[in-house]
Amino acid sequence: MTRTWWKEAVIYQVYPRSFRDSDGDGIGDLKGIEEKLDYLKELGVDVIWLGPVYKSPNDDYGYDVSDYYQIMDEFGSMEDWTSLCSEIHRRGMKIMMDIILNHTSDEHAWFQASKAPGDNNKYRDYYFWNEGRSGGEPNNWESFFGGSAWKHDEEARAYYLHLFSAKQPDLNWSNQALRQEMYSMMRFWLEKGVDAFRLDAVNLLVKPGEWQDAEPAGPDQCLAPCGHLIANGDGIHDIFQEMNDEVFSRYPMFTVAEMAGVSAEEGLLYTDAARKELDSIIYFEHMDVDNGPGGRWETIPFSLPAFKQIITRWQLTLQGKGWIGLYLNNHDQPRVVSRWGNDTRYRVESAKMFATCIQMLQGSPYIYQGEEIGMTNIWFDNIQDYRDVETLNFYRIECEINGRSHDEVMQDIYHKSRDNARTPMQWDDSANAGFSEATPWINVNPNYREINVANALADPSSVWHYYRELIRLRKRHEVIVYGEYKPLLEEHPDVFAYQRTLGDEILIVVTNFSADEQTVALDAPPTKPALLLSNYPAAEEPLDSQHLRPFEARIYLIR
Ligand code: TEU
Repeated sequence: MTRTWWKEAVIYQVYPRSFRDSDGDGIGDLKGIEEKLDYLKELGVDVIWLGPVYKSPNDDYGYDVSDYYQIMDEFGSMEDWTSLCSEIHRRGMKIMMDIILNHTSDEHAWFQASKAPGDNNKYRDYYFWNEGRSGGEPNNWESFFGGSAWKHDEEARAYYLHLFSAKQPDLNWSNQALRQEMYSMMRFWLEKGVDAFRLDAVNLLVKPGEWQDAEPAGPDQCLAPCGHLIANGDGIHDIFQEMNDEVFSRYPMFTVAEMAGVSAEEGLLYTDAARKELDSIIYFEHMDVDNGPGGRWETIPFSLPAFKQIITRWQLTLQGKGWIGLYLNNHDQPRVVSRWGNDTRYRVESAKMFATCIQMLQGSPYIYQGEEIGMTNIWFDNIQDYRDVETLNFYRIECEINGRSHDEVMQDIYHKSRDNARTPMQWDDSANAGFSEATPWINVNPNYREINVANALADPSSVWHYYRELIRLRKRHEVIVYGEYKPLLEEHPDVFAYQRTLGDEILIVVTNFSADEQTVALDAPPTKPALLLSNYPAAEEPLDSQHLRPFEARIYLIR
């Protein structure tokens, strides 16, 4: 397997709005991120993924871009961005920008211009305008954020397609001029010194030529009803090959594509180095295991066997050819300690266990801000305290249209709202958790007095110190990056164990996903394994007789 810097890298995701507010308006900003670079360096991360910072009306907090060449007012200026970029580089770290290609804001100049009907309006074809069907929407497609995926516009006298919010019209990638605009935009940022791109929702770029109705989504279908008609559309690989040729191949950069609704086989097609498309993928399948038949708002119990099967399938399918991003948290997902772990008695143990399990797999680990101190979900009583467009739409549709009660809908929101992960970073126990001098744009989690960076740094047994140790291990042992994956104890309902092999070295990872003790027996190796790291005081136990405590994780090395 080819060795490259980005396979060895650990990536830290910053959600700029909630990281650190330097100018006292309650909203995080670029200067605030710059203030905290030493903190990130100390943790040991290599790449900083900056959520979208472009000019935006913030319907979807930056994922609705109105100008790709300017910085959002609340976040600062282009000078601030340049300064942040050079300060990241000065510390030997790299910067990843979030690139949004599937849609723009409805306030983008292209969309505004596209409204004028007429054959000689070149922007008309940048989006999907449609006259509709018998006085209504062109078809029955629903948007990911609820309601129809079509909205009528008076001025344009037509409907436009929006797979996400109504303020995020989808772009038409069959238009060559649009593609060239996007390639120029990407080169603009690369010329400024950007080292990596996270490409937002890019397996949706190709839309089917016909607007046929969608069948209702099935149990294994976690996209909105139209998702399966759109994901991985015909010709999508040609687009990435072209993008690679026009942009990626010209810079010493790496790409990670965010793709929901992709199987491991498809994931390999996108990332197989020989095909020259994308370097790596962030897939969703393992995060969807607790989604019910009704989709992501319906929560069913977490099944470790189902989770293990998915992880193993992806590890084995891409082995030696493709590459993945490893993650359990991001700005779209609830916090994993609250979701599948234990955010009370075993918060620290379960946070460390999840980190061990995910980071020792093959791929590049992603750490989402606050994960490194074991931040948890939030439970606001009042829907007015939520900010996320997806959550607010869901609440309105469920209460007003489907007639469900406030209490019932709030239970779904507590489980799955994206705002669980978007509350301000908890720096210390001062007012507003040290995030801002002003009232934050979204409330801080009341547990900040206990769970915060200052406490975590001061306590050698904290989640933070464990994360730093995991990152150090990665730098020390190549087997963690390049070792071949093999699942162990595949049928076990509560323990996830696997091994990684590189040359004469074998890494064994054993993790207990339950709050109960578990006893397991692994094959005894010819030489005595060394315990590299554990989230409990070390137990001198042979591999064939492992007594795991609640949420215990162990990493062994055999040479
Ligand atoms: O997410 C794409 C995506 O697939 C989402 O629909 C995801 O499934 C959803 O957020 C789960 O609730 C990306 C961004 O990460 C997300 O924040 C944006 O809202 C979305 O694209 C639109 O740009």
